Amino acid sequence: AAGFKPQIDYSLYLVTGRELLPEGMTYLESLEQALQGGVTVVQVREKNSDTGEFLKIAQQSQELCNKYNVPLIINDRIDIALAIHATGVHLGQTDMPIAVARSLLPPDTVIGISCNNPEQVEKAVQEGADYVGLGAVYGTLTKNVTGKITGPRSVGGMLEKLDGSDVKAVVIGGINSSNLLRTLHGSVSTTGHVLDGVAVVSDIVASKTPKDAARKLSSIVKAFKQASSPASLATPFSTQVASPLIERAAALLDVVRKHGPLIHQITNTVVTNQSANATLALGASPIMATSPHEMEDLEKATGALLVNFGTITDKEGMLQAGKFANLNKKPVVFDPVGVGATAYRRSTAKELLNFWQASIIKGNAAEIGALAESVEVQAKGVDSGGSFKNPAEVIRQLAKEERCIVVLSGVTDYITNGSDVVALHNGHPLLGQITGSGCMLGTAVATFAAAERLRTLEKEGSNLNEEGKLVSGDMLLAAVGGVLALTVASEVAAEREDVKGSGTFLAALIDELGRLTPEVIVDRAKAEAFL
Ligand code: 3NM
Ligand code: MG
Repeated sequence: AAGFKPQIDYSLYLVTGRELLPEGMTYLESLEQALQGGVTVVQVREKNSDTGEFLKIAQQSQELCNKYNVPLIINDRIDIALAIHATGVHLGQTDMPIAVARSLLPPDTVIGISCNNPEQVEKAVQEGADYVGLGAVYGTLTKNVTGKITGPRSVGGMLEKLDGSDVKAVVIGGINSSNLLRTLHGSVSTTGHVLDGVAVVSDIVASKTPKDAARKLSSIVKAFKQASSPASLATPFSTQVASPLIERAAALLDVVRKHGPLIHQITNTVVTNQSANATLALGASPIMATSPHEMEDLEKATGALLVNFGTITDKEGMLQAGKFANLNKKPVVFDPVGVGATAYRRSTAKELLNFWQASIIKGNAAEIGALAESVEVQAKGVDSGGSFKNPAEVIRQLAKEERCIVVLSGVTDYITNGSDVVALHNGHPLLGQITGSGCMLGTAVATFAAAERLRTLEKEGSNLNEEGKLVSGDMLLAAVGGVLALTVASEVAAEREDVKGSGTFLAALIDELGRLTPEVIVDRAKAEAFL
């Protein structure tokens, strides 16, 4: 029963909220500035107005929107939408059912509905919604969303329900210019379904400069869409041939030594000193700060962030560090030590991953199994153990779900970006005889991630469209380099005649990390890459 539906650009969807206007700013002035700043669709939401007042506001809003050629949607009230011939209506789950609204409205009316879970999205598609508003993605003071916060990691599961349909999607709830790019990056289904836009109330409406606020948001959405268009997603190299990959990964060691990037590490108390020494040996500078109050400054200066939650005493610091690392487009390496061991670790891992976007997740089979909620591997504390029948498939799936590189450490290390998988067979049994070798692996990966970002920015300069990307550089390459650096150094160290056991091995390992060269890495690398 479709009329000719207007095509709406959902990129930046403003939902009004008159009660949030700053002092001295009128509703219409704010709306006009928002339209000038690049809002692409407006929903008039009046929760506390009588019909007459709502109608007046709707008419005035429509006049302004018409001036900027922006479609107008009415929240909830079919009668108001009819009265002003609005482009669309937006319904909540407890408002009028879509079918009834359809029967009352002209056939070309756009109908949107708020959804909080995949079942509601599925139903919205069946009932003929034109778009869905997914959320609340984060907490917000604009509306009571208690018990309904999804986090960006739940958005993918909802988007997947739109595969094969023309139904569009925006996210809503607590979105602002600081978390927008990270939100867009994280809100993608494992099938590759991306958002059509974002809906915002307070970041624009409560602003004293709504035009600038809208402009900022609009440019981020545009840049993201450009960076995630099929044309710009072509991989910069093929991992089908392992050797160029290994050479490029190994060469990052020279970049580490040339730039000596700062590597900010929040790690566990067992390994802090040892990880700092490994970082220094590789040629980078460790900083082991944990206070949430210094993260805003630190993540501007750092080359990469490592969050290792082996002893979770600094959760607030971890949250803030990752947030500011995302904001400054620095790689974030997450090492969820022993994540399967306790309910607190499992819930903290979820909280962290919903708050910021990891670039690389690194864990052993037990940790990766716990994160992937795999029944195949039961976590048994912090010790690694167990293995997957098909490790490549497990980590591919996790990488797609978490939208990042996944490193599965073990006798063979597996690394994936969600499609390509690299298997590395280097290392030595003595690594299992010292504490914190896994943590040092995380350190090495973070160090190489910093180098890969620097290499990319240096080489590509402003030619590349980096604006829409959360992190510059190929983080798969970085992970391969970091894993090889530690595992190859462990082989060289273990072969030394002065190494008598785990104590001398640890000292020798730090030495050999310092003496390591790209050539030694390439010579010793035992790598397979497959699709
Ligand atoms: N709907 P802000 S959250 C209107 O979850 C609305 O359905 C939500 O406001 C939902 O951008 C929300 O200021 C408020 O956080 C969003
Ligand atoms: Mg409603």
